[in-house]
Amino acid sequence: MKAVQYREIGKGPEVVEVDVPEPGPGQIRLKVTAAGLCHSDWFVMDLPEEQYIYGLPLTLGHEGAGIVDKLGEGVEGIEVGGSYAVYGPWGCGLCHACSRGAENYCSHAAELGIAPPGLGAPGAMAEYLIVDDKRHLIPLGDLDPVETVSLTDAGLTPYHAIKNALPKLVPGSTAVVIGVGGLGHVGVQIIRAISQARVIALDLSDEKLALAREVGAHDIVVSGPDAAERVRDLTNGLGADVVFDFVGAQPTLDTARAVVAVDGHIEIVGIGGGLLPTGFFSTPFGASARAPYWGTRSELMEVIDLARSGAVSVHVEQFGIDDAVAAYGKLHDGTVRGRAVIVP
Ligand code: NAD
Ligand code: 9ON
Ligand code: ZN
Ligand code: ZN
Repeated sequence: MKAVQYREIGKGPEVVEVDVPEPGPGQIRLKVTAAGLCHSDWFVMDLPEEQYIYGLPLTLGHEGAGIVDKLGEGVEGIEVGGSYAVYGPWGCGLCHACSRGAENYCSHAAELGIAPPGLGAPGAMAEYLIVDDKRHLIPLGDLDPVETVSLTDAGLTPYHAIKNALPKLVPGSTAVVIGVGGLGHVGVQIIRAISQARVIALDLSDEKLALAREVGAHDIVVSGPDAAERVRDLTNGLGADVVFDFVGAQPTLDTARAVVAVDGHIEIVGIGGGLLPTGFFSTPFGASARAPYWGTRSELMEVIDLARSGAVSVHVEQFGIDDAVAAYGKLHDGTVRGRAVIVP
């Protein structure tokens, strides 16, 4: 079968031919219907050798959906032919965090050698994908997998961050969204769908800011040194009750710090390597910050239901597997509008 793999440090993704995998005991094989590209894939592929921990070759793709095609020994209660999305942050299944569905915060996964598909385990950017346990499958029913697959990360990750900050997103509040890419354009829609907050979106290009408006941002601001002052102007000097930074680089965290309101909150979702100096007289009184990771199983069900209701939709640029390298190039250059999705 064809697969998109990262095979050599610094060389980028390649489309290669590999064996079709067989499901082991308890596992499920999916025939992949869609796999999304995430900017974290470039974070992984840009790492120097001494920091690279994901194994080589690595079949990419931590956003996956597929049709159940073959059941491993002992798997019951799931039908061959059903359409599912894959919950990616696989945990041990037994600890406190896992027992409440927060496998994204399982503290045993690493020591047990459990890694998400595409971030250690073979990922979804292939014709077939092995899923380690049926609890990691969320039924899609008649939802289009290409339109839905990116909810497993570009939907779930913002949803998890927004739910945590929801008590501050009361009527009259302001949310600032920095970075209106794959995650950010879904994030704007989720804030609009589950809160009454006013949304101010920041990005670098006119195209991304136009997308922000299209998906529901009330105001748009060009990201850069003047952005904080503009946000202050738009909020009568008060600033943002919550900042969602979907970039996480030093300039955007500096903006987040400059716009967060007294008793406000910053969710650092992007993994751009920036740091947020926090302390008395450094951030406003009462302000808090958090760097969330992915989301919980029940939150994935909720965000898929939100899409089913029509309140949230992913803007998709679709590619065949042979065009995966070009798709990764577009993601690298910042020219994907919404999310790039591979259909093997
Ligand atoms: P993306 O490339 O689709 O979108 C990034 C957006 O940020 C683009 O629209 C780009 O124009 C914009 N941007 C870049 N620099 C900017 C700046 N200085 N100011 C304003 N906007 C700027 O990326 P994505 O797939 O949406 O991922 C976003 C970030 O979230 C990445 O760092 C990714 O690795 C990370 N991520 C984190 C988690 C988590 O669990 N915390 C999960 C998924 C992705
Ligand atoms: O899901 C993602 O995109 C992030 C959180 C992956 C980061 C990583 O390297 O595990
Ligand atoms: Zn991701
Ligand atoms: Zn666990």
